[in-house]
Amino acid sequence: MVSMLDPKTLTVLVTGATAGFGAATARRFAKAGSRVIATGRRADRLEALKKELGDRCHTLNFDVTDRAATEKALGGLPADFAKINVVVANAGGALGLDPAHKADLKDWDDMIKVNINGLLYTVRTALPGMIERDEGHVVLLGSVAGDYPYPGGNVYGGVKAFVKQFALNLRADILGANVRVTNVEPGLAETEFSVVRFKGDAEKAAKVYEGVQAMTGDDIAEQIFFVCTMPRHVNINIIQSMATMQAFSPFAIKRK
Ligand code: NDP
Ligand code: 8X3
Repeated sequence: MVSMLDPKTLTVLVTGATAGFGAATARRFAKAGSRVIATGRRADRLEALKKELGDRCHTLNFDVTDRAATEKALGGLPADFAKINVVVANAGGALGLDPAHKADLKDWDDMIKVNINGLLYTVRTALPGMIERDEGHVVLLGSVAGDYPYPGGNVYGGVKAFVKQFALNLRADILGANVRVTNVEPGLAETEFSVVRFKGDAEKAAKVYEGVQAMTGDDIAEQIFFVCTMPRHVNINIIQSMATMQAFSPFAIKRK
């Protein structure tokens, strides 16, 4: 019988907590008694989350791609929330699904900014405190897209492959510190992900999940909660999941 960590001992920073996985993760930890720092750009949603979760939730309204804003927000936490021991670097997403020769370069730039730069600013800002206190956990939101290519995935697949390799390299760097690193790699999950990918086209986004039971934000939050509450001597390096009705393609062959 494994003795799981008491979630009440956790102070959890969740970036991108205004929707999808982030919102579900903030709720999962707060309801288990953890302190949660929930971030995002949509102030109204943060306010509603704070109202729902109460004193256990502190909200921060900033853009993760803004390095100075990230450092300022995380540097000015009230004492009750300052000793972060779980960072869920979740803010991110995909933009567009066009093949590489047609894709919008601005979408590529923006995906790199949020999924790579934003994630790095979050981790680099929060990591020294966890190393100093010799207690922490960095949870990165990768994706199956970082492992398996698909048409139109191009830069999104590339940034998530970066996230996975960064997670593994972080482990190499901080070996000896009591700080864990996990790359979470979900597949098909219904959130606002596709609405964002298709620039607000809700109809096109809904088609992605048509006729299939996709995973939900709660499904992924439960996985994050599980890896974070495993005993401290256990590091789950990677947790990968897919909807049961999603699998891999055969190699593509273009015949004459
Ligand atoms: P959602 O679009 O539902 O949520 C994304 C969250 O990220 C929102 O809270 C959004 O908040 C926040 N965010 C986006 N850009 C920024 C920014 N520049 N600064 C601060 N916050 C930002 O998507 P998901 O919950 O599905 O995705 C969460 C993560 O999981 C992403 O990294 C995504 O790539 C990954 N993922 C998603 C999968 C899926 O199928 N849904 C599968 C695998 C991985 P706001 O707009 O208020 O700033
Ligand atoms: C999101 C999952 O398969 O749409 O990361 O790329 S997928």
